[in-house]
Amino acid sequence: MKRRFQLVLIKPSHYDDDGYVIRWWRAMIPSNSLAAIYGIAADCAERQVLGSDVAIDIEAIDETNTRIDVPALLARLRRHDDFGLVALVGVQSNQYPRALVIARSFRDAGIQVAIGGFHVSGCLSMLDGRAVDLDACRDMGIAMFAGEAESRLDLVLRDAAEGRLASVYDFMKDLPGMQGTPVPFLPKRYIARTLGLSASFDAGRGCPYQCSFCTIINVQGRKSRFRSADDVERLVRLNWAQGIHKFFITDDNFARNREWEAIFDRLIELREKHGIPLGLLIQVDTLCHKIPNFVEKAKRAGVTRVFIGLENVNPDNLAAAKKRQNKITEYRKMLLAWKAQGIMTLAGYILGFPADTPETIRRDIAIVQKELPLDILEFFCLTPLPGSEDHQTLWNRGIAMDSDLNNYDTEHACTAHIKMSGQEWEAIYHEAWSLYYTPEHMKTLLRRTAATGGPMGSLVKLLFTFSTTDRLEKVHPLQSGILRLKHPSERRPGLPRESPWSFWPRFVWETLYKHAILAGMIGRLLVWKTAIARDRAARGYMDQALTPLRDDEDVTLDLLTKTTGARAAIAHIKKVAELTGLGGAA
Ligand code: B12
Ligand code: SF4
Repeated sequence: MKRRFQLVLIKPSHYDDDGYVIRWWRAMIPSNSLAAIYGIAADCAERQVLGSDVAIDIEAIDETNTRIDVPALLARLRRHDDFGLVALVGVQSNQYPRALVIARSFRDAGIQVAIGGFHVSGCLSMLDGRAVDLDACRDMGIAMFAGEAESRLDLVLRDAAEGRLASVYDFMKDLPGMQGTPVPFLPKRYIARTLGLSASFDAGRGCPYQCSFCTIINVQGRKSRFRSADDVERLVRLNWAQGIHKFFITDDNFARNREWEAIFDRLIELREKHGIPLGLLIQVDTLCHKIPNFVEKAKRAGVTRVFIGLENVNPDNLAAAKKRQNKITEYRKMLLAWKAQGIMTLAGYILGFPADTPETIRRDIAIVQKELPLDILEFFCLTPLPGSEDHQTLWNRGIAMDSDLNNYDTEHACTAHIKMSGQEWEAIYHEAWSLYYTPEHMKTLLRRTAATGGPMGSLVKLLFTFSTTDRLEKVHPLQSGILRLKHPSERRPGLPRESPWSFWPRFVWETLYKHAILAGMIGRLLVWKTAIARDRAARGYMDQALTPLRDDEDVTLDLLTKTTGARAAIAHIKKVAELTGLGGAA
């Protein structure tokens, strides 16, 4: 009889400010890290990497939507003589403390545990091999994996099967090619635990830019590595076979994926010739509209939503973060190009750059509302994430940073700011959500969508989530879901365990209260949407954000006149135009 190796893949969540694990009945977004490792592990199982007499059983658990039943998992491992491995997958810095707690329950029972993801990779790439808190893994006997698992998981599984896991597997200096490697995949029973039945894949890794707050370039490199169009077709067909046709392409910047055009062409073929009704979300930079055919092909390939790393509207801030490729003079052109295709735009906006104060942040959000044809704005606190140049600089200079990694979720102030106290910074972060998502502005967004023929129903769903999550759930919408679940036993060690008599009544009351507010919000959004959709005049709606580009923008737009950096940028463009004899406005 075959022995059965038990491979348990766990993607940990992290703790909220009250110390409870963030978990939902249905999470908002699937974990691509989990899908990537599942795909690689399934390939290992198929190739029988542990020998023809050993089968590999794979279980995938995303803690954001599934409670980890440790006793049941231990019992299962026991039935197989503890022949197996618990793999903590895609662990980010904010998830590292939670990952260690999960690991302890298995290590105490003598089960082998390995950990990988951005915390371990980022730290080993930028720091001394021990920071930040990596010795905790050494102390507990958890194997650390830095780098990417493609063609390396075989080795880890073999070592685990022989009971001789190494303390560190470091492949940071040897990043694998992606073409022909196993594609990210999760069986439908797991995907059904996220909203909207959508799968994910990374079509490429690496980004040529050098933003100082970014961890990605130090973990995945600056060279573009990519899957081939054949790989992408394979994974689309695998998912289509289980009825899934919506995808989040997780490349941080798909516009800089060298293979973008071949991939779009193949997706267009699958959509137009083979009838697969693709719906895609992609992430791009602010110069993507300058790539010939990019926006048009995105539309034909099935892109319905695009996430843009806008980050800030003050050029002084962008320069301080070495994000020089972001030209605010291009923002309107780029956003209008997506609007023209009826594609919804979501943008990341970082708060806490050196020139920011609560007043300038309020001013800048008002400028975005008035002058940029953008749908959804997402706020983040500038965070020295382990693995970034910013973190490395602060660490090497011994500058104080929050010692609790759980707070490195881009929602907390983790180091000092020159103009704001930590409290002011976090207060303006929370205020920013309510400043942008006012009833008035949400109606304007619906009007702009009606006027440009965009999908109003989809916008309502997004507005619903983004306008309520921070206020009601105190977590970022990217970490959200439907129906927050909690359990007294999942409180962070060190914090008191609450009595069930107070915990459960409060939980029920909070749930009812939140859902009453949510019902009111969805009701209001639907009333606004219906009224605007029925209004004949709505098609002719026009405002400053939707106005086609004009030559006098540099003197009429606050975006280009209110900050010193913006004025300097315009002056620079005019100077270059004068010198080169090429006229034209910014
Ligand atoms: C898609 C994405 C999301 C998605 C999905 C999450 C996911 N991880 O799939 C969503 C939108 C939900 C999300 C949310 C958040 N994210 Co995010 N996300 C990404 C992004 C862009 C791609 C992730 C991905 O698919 N990578 C490709 C996979 C294959 O790479 P990987 O996870 O590193 O896994 C490989 C290796 O690490 C290794 N490996 C991983 N685990 C293991 C385990 C073992 C045992 C082994 C052997 C190997 C191994 O093998 C894998 C395959 O090669 C990354 C940036 C990036 N380029 O990776 C940011 C990133 C991971 N996110 C980040 C952050 C901060 C967040 C949020 C906290 C933001 C917020 N405030 O909401 C939340 C956290 C929510 C959550 N529950 O995860 C940071 C983490 C930085 C850090 N040092 O911790 C990153 C790096 C971006 C950044 N700003 O720097 N995110
Ligand atoms: S553009 Fe995005 S992925 Fe590229 S370096 Fe900047 S933050 Fe990182």
